[in-house]
Amino acid sequence: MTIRTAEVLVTSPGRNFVTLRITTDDGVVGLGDATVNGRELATVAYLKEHVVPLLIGKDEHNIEDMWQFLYRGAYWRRGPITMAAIAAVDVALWDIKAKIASLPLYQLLGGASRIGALAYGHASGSDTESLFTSIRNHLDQGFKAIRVQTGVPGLGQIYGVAGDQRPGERYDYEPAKRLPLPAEETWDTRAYLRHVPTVFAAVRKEFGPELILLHDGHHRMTPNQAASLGKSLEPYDLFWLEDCTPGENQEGLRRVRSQTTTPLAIGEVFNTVHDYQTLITEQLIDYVRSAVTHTGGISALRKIMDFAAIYQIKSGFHGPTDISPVGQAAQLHLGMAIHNFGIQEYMKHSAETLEVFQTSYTFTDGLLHPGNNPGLGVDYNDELANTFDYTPAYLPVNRLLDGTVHDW
Ligand code: CS2
Ligand code: MG
Repeated sequence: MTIRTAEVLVTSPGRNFVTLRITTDDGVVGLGDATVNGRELATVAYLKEHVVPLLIGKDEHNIEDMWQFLYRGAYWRRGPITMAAIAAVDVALWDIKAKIASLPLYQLLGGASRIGALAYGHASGSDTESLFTSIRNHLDQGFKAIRVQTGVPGLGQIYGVAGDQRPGERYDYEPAKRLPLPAEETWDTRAYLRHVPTVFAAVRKEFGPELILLHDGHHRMTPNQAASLGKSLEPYDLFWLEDCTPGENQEGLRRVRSQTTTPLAIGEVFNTVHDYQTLITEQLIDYVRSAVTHTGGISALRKIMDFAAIYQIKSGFHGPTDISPVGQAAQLHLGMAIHNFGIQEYMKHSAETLEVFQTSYTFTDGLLHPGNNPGLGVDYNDELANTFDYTPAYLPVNRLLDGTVHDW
């Protein structure tokens, strides 16, 4: 029982994905996601040059040992590229282990703790009317929880606002533009802070008090501005306000937490449990936002969630389309098993992506389920994948009205 090959696969069905495929000497195949949006070639190089040679001949069953070997053995630890590479190995080995056991992966993680994982979709619009159309589209698809993002009067394109949808149209927002250099967007926090409460007042008036609503601040506020927004949104009973302020300044959340009861979610750009230590032990957040792909895999995120459970903090795993169907399946299996599950982000992948990555997860009546195929339940179509060549794409850069670079 050893690892025979490890291939780093790059495909671009509408957006770039990096996938690690490990095959054992018995021919069992495991997949892992190593996609870092806008920096894909960095994880490709890290895997090809510094990880794959270390995998060949190793026992595929020793997942924890392999994780520690790749984490501590690199000496230079943590960071988005290293941890995405380790995540891909970890998830591929869990996929293999579950396939050998002929079980869906969640059965190896403790079995099902729920009938399905509550999912939230992304609704957006350049103005309130187009936002309402997007919300109705998501309600028609069965979503019970919806993230709300809109344009801000006076500003052009900003984070989170897809093109205005027509009734029934699929939500399609890929912020990483296929340009030789990052696109630049303009930002004005004061205009945003004036506008967002009016949007939620209108949404609540139109759709009522029960609909689960979320909002993503996307790292763009200071702790004081975040506290102000959290307070102004309290009447609209959000499920969470996400990334209200850059989470690296963990102490900054003390200011926000002391000023508002709006639930807080942070962590999609974090890579290890150390990024959360103060946030969790001081209960400064309510939801862990990490994705399996960015946090060192299932082995690492499961430990973070066990740590978070002590402080009654739940999961809200990151699930935009730049988390590949492999990464999404992995965190669905984890979400099915952990007790402190909260909600799962579900930005549906495009049809061409789902032709390359054939998945077994389902979305029914607002709940996701990973399916009961052995392993992750995802197959990779090489022939189709090879028809989509990698194309450089960068996430936008934000600048304030005076030209100063700002968080996007
Ligand atoms: C966003 C992400 O889904 C979210 O919560 O923060 O879509 C983020 O913008 C992308 O992952 C960046 O690639
Ligand atoms: Mg986010």
